[in-house]
Amino acid sequence: MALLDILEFPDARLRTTAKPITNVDGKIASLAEQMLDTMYQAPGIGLASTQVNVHLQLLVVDVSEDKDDPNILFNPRIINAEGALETSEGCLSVPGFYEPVTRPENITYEAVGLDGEVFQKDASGLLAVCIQHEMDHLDGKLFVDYISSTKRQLIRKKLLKQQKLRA
Ligand code: QAP
Ligand code: CO
Repeated sequence: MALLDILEFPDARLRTTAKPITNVDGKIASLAEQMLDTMYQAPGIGLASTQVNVHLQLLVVDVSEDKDDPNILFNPRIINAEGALETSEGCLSVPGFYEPVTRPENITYEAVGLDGEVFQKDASGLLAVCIQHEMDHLDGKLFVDYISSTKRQLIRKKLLKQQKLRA
C-alpha cells in the first residue's frame, strides 16, 4: 500500500487548475487506488488529486460509515444543483480546522468512471457536499475561501507555524 504526501494550506500548488483526463489507463487507476489508501489511512472522506500534487481531474470520496463505498470520479461536472445545506467542513490539506460552509444539498453530476465510460448520478447530503468540496480542489479552491478573511489568515498563520516546527 503506497501512501501519498498531502499538500497543506497555504501551499501555492493547491491553487493549480486540474486538466481533464483524456485516457483512463492503468496508471491513472493505480493513482486512484493510492489516493483511496491515503484517504482511508488519514482518515478522511474525500481527496482530490490536487492535494497530492497531481493536477488532473480526479477525485475519490467515501462517506459510508463502514468505509466500504469508494467512489472514483474522473472529469466530474455538476449538471444540476438544488437546495442548501450547512456542513462543518474540514480538509486533509487544512488539518485541525473545521468551519461551517453552505452548499447545494442535492446535485446531479456526470463523471467518467474506472471503466472509461461517462455516467450520470444524483447525490445528496454529505456525499453531495463532499463531491463539491473535492471538485473545488480541482479548480484550485479551498473551503477556507468561503470563510471570513480574518479566520482564513488565522488558520494560515497557525498552519505555517506548525509546518515550520515539523520541518
Ligand atoms: C472534505 O475532508 C469534507 O482536519 C473531506 O485533522 C469534510 O476528509 C467535506 C481530516 C467534511 C465535507 C465535510 C481533516 C482528517 C479529513 C482534519 C476530509 C484532520 C484529519 C478531512
Ligand atoms: Co479538501
